[in-house]
Amino acid sequence: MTNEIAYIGLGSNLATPKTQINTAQQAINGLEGVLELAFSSLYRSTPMGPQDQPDYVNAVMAIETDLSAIELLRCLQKIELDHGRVRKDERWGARTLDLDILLYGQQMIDLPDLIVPHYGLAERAFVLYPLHEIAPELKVPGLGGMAELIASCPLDGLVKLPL
Ligand code: A4P
Ligand code: MG
Repeated sequence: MTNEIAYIGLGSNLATPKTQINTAQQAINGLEGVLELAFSSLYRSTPMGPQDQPDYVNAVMAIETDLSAIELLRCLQKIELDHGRVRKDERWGARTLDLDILLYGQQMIDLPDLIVPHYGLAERAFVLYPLHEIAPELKVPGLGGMAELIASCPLDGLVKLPL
């Protein structure tokens, strides 16, 4: 099987978000068939969706993997559950940990459980800016290069957190 480079978006706004992101990074690193290539700075972002929830901490991780996209999704969902993620009916509500597959190589995937590139990628500053930090030359299938995507996406209150 050939390896792919994939990008994972990490987000948390409950239960000490920075810790959630750090331990999620370790858990992803610990997956068989996954090698970390890069990890962005942590960013604080105001909530997209219901406003009566805490700010988020967001980051993006680049990996090389021989897992299929669906296998990777299942592994990430297990890590979300291990981090106490409770799926609620409210859309875009608060969560201890959210792991999204942003990109999987240059593949465009349209399965019932998995859409790649992630549908919100182009509109979300908390995804685009950390992605640009670790992959400025990246091309997003169907959407274009990082520089043009960044140029049409306002920062929207996004702040890079100190190390
Ligand atoms: N799914 C389909 N494609 C993907 C993909 N590329 N990666 C499916 C991951 N999952 C994918 O996800 C719902 C279903 O999406 C899954 O069953 C999977 O099969 P979920 O994690 O159960 O639900 P969700 O995350 O609440 O819904 P949704 O619509 O995916 O929300 P988002 O887009 O993840 O947004 N504000 C800030 N500032 N920062 C954030 O990180 N995150 C969200 C959640 C809301 N507001 C935020 C942030
Ligand atoms: Mg999600």
